Amino acid sequence: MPIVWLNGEWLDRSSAMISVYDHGLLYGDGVFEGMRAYEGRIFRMDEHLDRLYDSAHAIKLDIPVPREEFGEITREGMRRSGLQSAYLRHVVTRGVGDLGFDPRKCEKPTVIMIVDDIRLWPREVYERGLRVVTAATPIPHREALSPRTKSLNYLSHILARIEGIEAGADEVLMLDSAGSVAEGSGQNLFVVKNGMVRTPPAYAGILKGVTRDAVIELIAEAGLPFREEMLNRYDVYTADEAFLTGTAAELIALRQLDGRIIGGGAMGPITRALLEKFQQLVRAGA
Ligand code: PXG
Repeated sequence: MPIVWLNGEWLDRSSAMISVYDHGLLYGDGVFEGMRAYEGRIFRMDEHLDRLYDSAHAIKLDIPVPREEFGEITREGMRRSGLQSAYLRHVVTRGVGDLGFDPRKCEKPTVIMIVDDIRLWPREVYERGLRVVTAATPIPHREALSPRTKSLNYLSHILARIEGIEAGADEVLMLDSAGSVAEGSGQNLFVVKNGMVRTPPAYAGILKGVTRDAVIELIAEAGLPFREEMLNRYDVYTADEAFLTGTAAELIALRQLDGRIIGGGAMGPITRALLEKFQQLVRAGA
């Protein structure tokens, strides 16, 4: 059963509630993390916790729970939920304040950890591949709100998603403010051309996905040529294969972008091989 840890208390999903004066709600002032567990084991919890504490540090928010303890709480949540396969959500907000956004009015951050489940697309979509359109809404400029901070401000990504929904697409490709390819609304992008795998560099201002890092390791293990470099939509249109990675999405092929069929229009051999390796990796709990 889904279960929630809220400021030190274990609650069920319907009784876990926060104040309407919480600045996470009023201003999106906070950070979050999304992890996944397979066969009872949490995949790369340390990497996710590192990113959570880094995101909090970047917005000058001190998480009042020591890192080790938050890891223990996470594991205990898994035990209490009884779930084998789960999606975990950690949220830390600036806390309860008044109606102004001065963060000094918030005495104590709100700390939340949810153990539940997630499914982004039905199984058939994983088989046929995603129909994607480019969103007109770019990701935030890297010197405005760094896309590497996993903050509670997801409006650009949600607006992009709405564009995709309006266009009848499964997902959107987001560009950065200079027009380079950045990421999906909640996934990182990889392309394959003539056996070479490429993905946009993290320093360029995208979220450095934990799944992305794991897939880069699998690419190295498979001995495939790989480069992190800036990409344009042209590189995606003309790729032999393209796929997205994310904790919630896992690894999913792109079938088309803006009406251009990618490669053979079905999951390509390198994507399939990496997907199989990824499934082995998460089940091994590595
Ligand atoms: N880019 C962005 C902007 C993300 O939000 C990823 C990449 C993938 O990162 P990981 O570490 O998960 O490999 C994310 C993760 C959703 C959803 O509903 C997606 C995320 C978070 C919450 C919900 O698709 N994103």
